Amino acid sequence: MIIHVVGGFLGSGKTTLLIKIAERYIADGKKVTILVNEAGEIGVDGASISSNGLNAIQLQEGCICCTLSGTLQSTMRDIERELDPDVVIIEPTGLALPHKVRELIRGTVSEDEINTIGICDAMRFDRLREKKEDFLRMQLQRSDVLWINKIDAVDFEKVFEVSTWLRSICPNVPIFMVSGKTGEGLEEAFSKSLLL
Ligand SMILES: Nc1nc2c(ncn2[C@@H]2O[C@H](COP(=O)(O)OP(=O)(O)OP(=O)(O)O)[C@@H](O)[C@H]2O)c(=O)[nH]1
Ligand SMILES: [Mg+2]
Repeated sequence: MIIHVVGGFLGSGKTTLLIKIAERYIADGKKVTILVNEAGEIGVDGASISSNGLNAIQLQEGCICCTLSGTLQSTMRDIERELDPDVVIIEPTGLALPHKVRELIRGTVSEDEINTIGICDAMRFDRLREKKEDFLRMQLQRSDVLWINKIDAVDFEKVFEVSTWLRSICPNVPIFMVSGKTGEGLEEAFSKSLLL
C-alpha cells in the first residue's frame, strides 16, 4: 500500500491535484482511497469522487496532525483492513505539518511506501512569503518531492523565483512545475513522484 501525503498551505491546490493523482492511478487500474481532513464543501466533492469508483473518507472537526492524530491512526488501520487499496492519498489541512502526518502513519506501512508531496502556490507566493515565510518553510521542508502549482497563472520569472526559494530550503528535493488547472507538467511530475 502506497501512501501519498499531499501537503501545502490553504488554497495551494491540494484537492485539485489529489483528484488528478487519484484519476491517474484509477486509469492504471489501481484501487484508491482518498482521506481528506476538511470540513464542509469537500463533502460534495467526496460524493462525486466516490461515484467514480474510489473511496473518499473525510475527517472533520480537528486536525489529523494534532487533535485527530489517534483518529488518523485508527482510520488508516480501518482503511487497510476493510478497503485494502493499492494507494491512499491523504490531504491534511492547509495549516497542518505533513511530516507530522508522516510520523503518525509510519506504523501502518513501511517508511519507503510513504511519499510526502509538498505543494507550493506560485500565484500567491509573494504574499505568502511576506507574511508566512517561516511557516511555509516548516510545512514544506521535509517533503520527498515538491510541486510548484498554478504555473498557468504566473510568468516564468515567478516560477524561477519560487524554485530558487524552494531549492534554498530543500536543497536535495526534486522540484516539479505543474498546473492542476491545465494539466501542464503533471505527467512528468507523476512519473517521477508517484511510485507508479
Ligand atoms: N490558476 C490555477 N488555479 C488553481 C490551480 N490549482 C488549483 N487552483 C484553484 O485554487 C483554488 C484552491 O484549490 P484547492 O484544490 O481547493 O486547494 P486546497 O489546497 O485543497 O485548498 P484548502 O483545502 O482549502 O486548503 C481553487 O479555486 C482552484 O480552482 C492551478 O493550477 N491554476
Ligand atoms: Mg482542499
